[in-house]
Amino acid sequence: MKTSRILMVIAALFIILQGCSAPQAVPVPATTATSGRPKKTYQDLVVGFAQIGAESEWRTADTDSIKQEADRLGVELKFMDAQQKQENQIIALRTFIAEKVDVIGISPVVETGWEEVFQEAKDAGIPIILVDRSANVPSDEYVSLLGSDFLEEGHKAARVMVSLTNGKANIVELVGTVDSAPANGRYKGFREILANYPDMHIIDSESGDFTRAKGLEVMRSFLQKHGNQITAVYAHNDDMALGAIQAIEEYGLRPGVDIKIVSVDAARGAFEAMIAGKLNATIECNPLLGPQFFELALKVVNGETVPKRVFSVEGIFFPDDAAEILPTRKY
Ligand code: GYE
Repeated sequence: MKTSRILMVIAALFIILQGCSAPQAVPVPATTATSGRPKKTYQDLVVGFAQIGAESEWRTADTDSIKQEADRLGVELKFMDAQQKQENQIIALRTFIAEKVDVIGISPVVETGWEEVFQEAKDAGIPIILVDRSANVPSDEYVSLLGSDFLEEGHKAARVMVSLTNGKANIVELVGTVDSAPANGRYKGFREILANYPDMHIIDSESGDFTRAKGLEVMRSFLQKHGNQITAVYAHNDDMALGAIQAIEEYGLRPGVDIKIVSVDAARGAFEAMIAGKLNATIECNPLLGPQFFELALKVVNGETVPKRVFSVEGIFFPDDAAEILPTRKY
């Protein structure tokens, strides 16, 4: 079989095509653009979305937000789950290009290695919107980046860690997916603040790939290596923190008490862990990006200018009011 045929077959196997003809679609009046071309409405839009996978609670909430919003607006969404593999995302992008979608949305699993396929989309005249994670490509190869400020999340996590430990700690770090934008930003931001605190030491740092299973595994090995020396854990997401909590309990120490834990996302699992006194803080990273994404997509296809960078609004949560806040959380 020719390589291209094999690629198409593989693509067909894991791409879930979602034709959404929502009767409750929000009507957008068909007006005329300044160019004289009729403006597209949400119901005219065909959008391809190359999602990373389902590695975390955050990702599930993000996927739900995108699918639900497409449904609500009546957008035709071609959704693909890459199972955390860049090669699958590249196949998805090529499939979307062949299908001539209006806009492509992608959360790049890693930052590097996108130049070629992004150029192919550009040559085909299909705009790319980066959702959640950035890619290291020239800025004219995508129209907008919508998502969180990962560097700032790293800053916030470090400030909270300093105050929880009175500026003195032996920290182990559970890093997210290697070469991913959130792992890079959260790693760097944390260190930028810690540089001002001579008694805050990062004694070990390893990737747990943003999953609970890997977080558990890596934390077990940290405990084997460093034992009681560890006084704090910085996890780049809640799922890895939950894995770490399990490892700490197995080891016979009290998570949240003997070892302070700060993570990022603020998903429901983190609130439950805070209520149980096992997690000390979570930095919010908002996954509900569907509404902002489709708004950008419609503007882009209608030739309107959109900001190159769109941030999501986020906070920090602590155990004190976790029980009160949990029922109001949407993810
Ligand atoms: O923090 C993590 C997920 O890219 C912001 O990816 C996202 C991160 C999120 O797996 O839980």
